[in-house]
Amino acid sequence: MDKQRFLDILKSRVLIMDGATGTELQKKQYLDNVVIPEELNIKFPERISDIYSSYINAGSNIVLANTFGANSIRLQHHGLLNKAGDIIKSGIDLIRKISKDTIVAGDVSSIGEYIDPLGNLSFDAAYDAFAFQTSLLQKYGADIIIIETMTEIKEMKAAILAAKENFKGAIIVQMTFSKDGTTVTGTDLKSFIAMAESLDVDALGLNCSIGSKDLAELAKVLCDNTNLPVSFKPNAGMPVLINHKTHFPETKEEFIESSLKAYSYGVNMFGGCCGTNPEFIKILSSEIKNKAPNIRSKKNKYFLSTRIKAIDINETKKPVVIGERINPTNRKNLQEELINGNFSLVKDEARSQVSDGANLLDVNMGVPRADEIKLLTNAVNQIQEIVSIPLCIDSSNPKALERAIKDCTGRPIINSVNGEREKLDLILPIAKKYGAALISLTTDDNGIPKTAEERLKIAAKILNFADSYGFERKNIIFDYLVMSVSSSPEQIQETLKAMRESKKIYPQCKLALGVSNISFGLPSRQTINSTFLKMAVEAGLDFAIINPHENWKINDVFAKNLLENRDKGAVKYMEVFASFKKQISGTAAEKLPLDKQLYFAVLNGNKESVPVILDQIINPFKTVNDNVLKALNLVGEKFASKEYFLPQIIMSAQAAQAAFAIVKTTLKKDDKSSIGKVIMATVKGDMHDIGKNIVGAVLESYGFDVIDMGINVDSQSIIDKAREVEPIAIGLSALMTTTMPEMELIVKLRNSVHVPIKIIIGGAAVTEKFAKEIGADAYAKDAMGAATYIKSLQK
Ligand code: THG
Repeated sequence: MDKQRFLDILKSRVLIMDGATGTELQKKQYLDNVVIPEELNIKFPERISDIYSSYINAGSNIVLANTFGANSIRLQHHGLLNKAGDIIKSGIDLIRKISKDTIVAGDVSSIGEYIDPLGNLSFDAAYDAFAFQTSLLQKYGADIIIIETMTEIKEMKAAILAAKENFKGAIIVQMTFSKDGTTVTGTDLKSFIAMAESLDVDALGLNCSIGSKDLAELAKVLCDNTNLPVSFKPNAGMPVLINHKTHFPETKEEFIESSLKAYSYGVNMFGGCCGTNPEFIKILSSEIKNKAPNIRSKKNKYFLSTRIKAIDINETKKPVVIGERINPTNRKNLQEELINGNFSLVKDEARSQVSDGANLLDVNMGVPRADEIKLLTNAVNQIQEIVSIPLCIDSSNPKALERAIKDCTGRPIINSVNGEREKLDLILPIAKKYGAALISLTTDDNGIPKTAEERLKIAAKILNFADSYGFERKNIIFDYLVMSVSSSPEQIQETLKAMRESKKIYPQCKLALGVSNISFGLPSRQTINSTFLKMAVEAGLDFAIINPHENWKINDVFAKNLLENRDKGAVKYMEVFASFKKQISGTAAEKLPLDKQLYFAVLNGNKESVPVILDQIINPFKTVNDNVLKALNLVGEKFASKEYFLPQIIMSAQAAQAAFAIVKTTLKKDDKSSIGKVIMATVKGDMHDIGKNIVGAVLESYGFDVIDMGINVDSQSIIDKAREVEPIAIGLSALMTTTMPEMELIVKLRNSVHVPIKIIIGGAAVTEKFAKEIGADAYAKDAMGAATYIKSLQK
């Protein structure tokens, strides 16, 4: 039966399902001489037909085929795997033989073993067992599938995914709850809804376990929290033992009373489970069959969830806090632990962020050269075991994402995709298949756009892709991106502008930001972070990726001025928050010898005085090399000891570059021709260029012809350029641990095309050891190191 037709019927009237099969078979002693009930379909078809007929005669519109445990693992276990096709085919055909009008539901239930970590079964093995069963249900023509009596969310997820991939008709999923509204493995009703809805089932419901009266109240919770059709299939009460026999205490009268209540709540499908019989179904038919469903009010829920808890983002105070601390970037000890397979710091961070109020946890496992697929899935599993808030899986590697998201016991966020076509094509289908919300960065192959307009253009492109993949727009969370205020203060207003505009034109899409990026390289980071967060929330921010341990109550006027770009060079802010004093300045400096003046000009970031000083030196080459590099070294040390921050680094770098540029022109004046070409580039994904620019300037001052390819340069272009200009070396820079792997790619590419050009690498997180491991020819700690190495290459 066409899925849409089934859903259309449900819109116009309620449907009656069948009653118990198992307890009826027992009562009639039909289970004699079979190993499992499903064997009846081929060994004693008349017995199962008898049960089917009794329900069809009682008025059932939907009858469940006797295929409850016909998954491959269970059939194999009972030596019936080779009969699977016959069992499923007969289970369906026998219903059709009795009535052409009855809707035949393929019945799918638990395997009988738990998936890890609760049991030993792997998720993929469970998926395969269900895929086997649901593809046979498709092949032999079931109208719909009912996944029922599920008690474990991961198993339910495997069953739904398998059914979705192998079956074309409607899919209904039912879980079994205790009176308190949780399954035996701790899943509550909302977590069930969150998972089932996100995996795009057509209806959801409840069956078995408790009696109809209590189950009706749970059905009310379902009806209050979902817009999907709901099914209701209670037991005839909680079973009791009387004379060593199971007895179901509920009467038909009690049962119909609860069912009518469930009807009033808006339930769409009614039936019975253990202990019910055709009499129960008959009375259901006479009371509610063919009635129009009781229309429920439309809900606007936005669930994210774990095994035991769901949060409705639409009802959560803004900003929703995503704890950022499970992230090895710039954290050596964490990186080392992870490389050794030790997750104790990760678990500490998980616990402490939850106690400091995180609503979700970001999980980033970007350790250079480590196996991200393994790390991410391990981290997800370990974190889920100790905390119960939803996850935000932070990776751009589709393979790692898919592996980790399979293991999620709830509905997570994927962090992230961006506007690059290849990323969208790989990650959107994963987010759709596994029902995740998806953070979408408004960058593309050209990096982070400068203006709000350009970022919104990328957002529009992302939504076009989402539409074409049938990925609901409301599940897109845009990140319009912030970078450090010390390097790009003018961009903050662009980010906020893009956010406000986005809320206007795409009100259904939510907004996220990696807020802490904004204070990178500055003192008292939490002052800036917290002040900025308020501005971002005013611009409509929904999700804030932040450090929950920081103080988020600060709203500081100096930070605000800095953020609104009224404090150029962060001068005022630094005065207040950093114990930064100019080493020596004013008239005192003018009395020093010229080489010392130059030294302090760089140290103090005084680029205006550089040409004035150098003008007085006849052959500045040696003076510049000695003093500028020495000053830069000290700047680096001061940064490491947190005496200097990013604004000073930038100013000192500019002063140094000015000096080298002047040396270079004096070289030209002396008409020395180029002594060789060097290609310089910051690798793909990385936008940082302070270090690269200094190295380039130094090399130029030595007379090298530097071809600067800029930032975020993709590996192929670098190699193409190298083949074209044949330099003596390629200098690669990467600040972030996440972009260092690009360097290895470039070395490999160089090796594969056999261009005998040396590659030298450097950058904050790069080490000698890393250079050796990836096969780079050299590592340079600083500009001097790079220049010395490249000079040594000259013959
Ligand atoms: N957008 C989205 N996701 C993101 C980001 C974003 N994920 C990663 C990042 N940016 C947000 N998370 C962090 C995590 C840590 C830091 C900043 C942002 C940070 N760490 C310190 C550092 O690098 O110096 C190290 C901390 C330590 O030493 O303990 O600043 O923008 N969607």
